Amino acid sequence: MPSRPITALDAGGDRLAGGEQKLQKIRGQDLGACVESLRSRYGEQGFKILNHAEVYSEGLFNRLWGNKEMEVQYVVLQKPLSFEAEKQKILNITGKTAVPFAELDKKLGAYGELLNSILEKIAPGDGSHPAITKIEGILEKNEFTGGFIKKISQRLKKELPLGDLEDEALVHRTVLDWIGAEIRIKQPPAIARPPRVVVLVGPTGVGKTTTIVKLAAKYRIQENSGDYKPLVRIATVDSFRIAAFEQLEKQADILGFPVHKAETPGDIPQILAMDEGRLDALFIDTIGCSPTDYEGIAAMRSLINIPHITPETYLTVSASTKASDLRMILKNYESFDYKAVIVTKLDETSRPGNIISVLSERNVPVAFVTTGQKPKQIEDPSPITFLRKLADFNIGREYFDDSAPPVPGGT
Ligand SMILES: Nc1nc2c(ncn2[C@@H]2O[C@H](COP(=O)(O)OP(=O)(O)O)[C@@H](O)[C@H]2O)c(=O)[nH]1
Ligand SMILES: [Mg+2]
Repeated sequence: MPSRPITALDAGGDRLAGGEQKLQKIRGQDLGACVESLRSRYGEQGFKILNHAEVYSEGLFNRLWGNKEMEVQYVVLQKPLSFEAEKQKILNITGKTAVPFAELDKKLGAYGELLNSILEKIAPGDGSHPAITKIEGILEKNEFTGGFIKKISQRLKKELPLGDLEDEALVHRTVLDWIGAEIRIKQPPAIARPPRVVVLVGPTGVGKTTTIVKLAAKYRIQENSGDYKPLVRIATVDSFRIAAFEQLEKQADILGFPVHKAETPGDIPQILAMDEGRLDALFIDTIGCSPTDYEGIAAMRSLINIPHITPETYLTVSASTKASDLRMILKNYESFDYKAVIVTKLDETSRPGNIISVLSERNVPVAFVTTGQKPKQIEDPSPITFLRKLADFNIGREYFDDSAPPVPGGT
């Protein structure tokens, strides 16, 4: 039997849309030759043979001589278009002609440069816009904690459009607003029925004794109305240190406040009862105790424990304490159930980021701020009190004007 080339009897229908399968035929010398041909056209899995049979080869002579060949009936299976076919299809639809790769490369090269310069601005090396990197530097200089800085820079990335990041004054104002909103301020509670009882706790040397006298003086000035002179007393549990008691007496004497020692648990209730209900306020100074001195802490708690009265207890911390120490102090004094802190010695720091960061992290509000050794150097703070101390913010001084609207979130 003379060999003849494989013929596709039904050419043109090998790729059917929509999964429709059209029966096709192919002829060859034998079944093996037909399968081989189908494999080369459609791949191993691209066709399915439905039937095969020996048939007479076409042509009169072939019939006369009885020449036969194999005829295979098959369908082409649905398969994804090749990349080239897909591309061609799209080009057919859009009516465009294909761009040669070399040319495409050239075009991309020009755009590529532009794209890179944009990306470099958005994400140079460490992934930040230069304005964000600059702000991070300023926050670091002001000794904000890593966590706080990260929070601010992530907000900048997320919330500020690229165009706004180019405007330095806007970036600085936005960041100051956000820092201000992190600073919580606590107003002293309204006292329904006197006396007002205030207790200061905190480490040694932060300024508790100085501050208790300041608070008493402030209270008297505030409450002085007309002929009425509020009755204010000061008590201290720090009386066994002679020098400490003398220090307090000396300061309180100048202002005319009587000072009392509280040495046993019944002493404070006794001081409160001295004026037969006429006492307006009692300010209690305490001694700094070591966080591991559990006995000392327990003894002090029993000294300041007053039946039926929950005192206003403030934890006193110095503004220049480093972040890790601040966290420890905030934790160690938790058993005194303080509701806010008094930040002392704000005048001694030009980098208040640490205290702002940790108080924000622990969600602790500030009730008062002290700014020097003199009795008047105590303030009802606002977020601005802290923001004003920050270095390197390139912003008009009017931002820090106290008469400006309060910073959102700082209540
Ligand atoms: N610069 C400055 N010094 C302060 C301030 N408050 C207290 N001091 C000083 O800090 C030192 C310790 O204060 P003191 O009241 O004895 O601290 P205490 O051990 O907590 O009672 C004293 O020299 C105070 O004059 C303040 O706001 N600013
Ligand atoms: Mg003291």
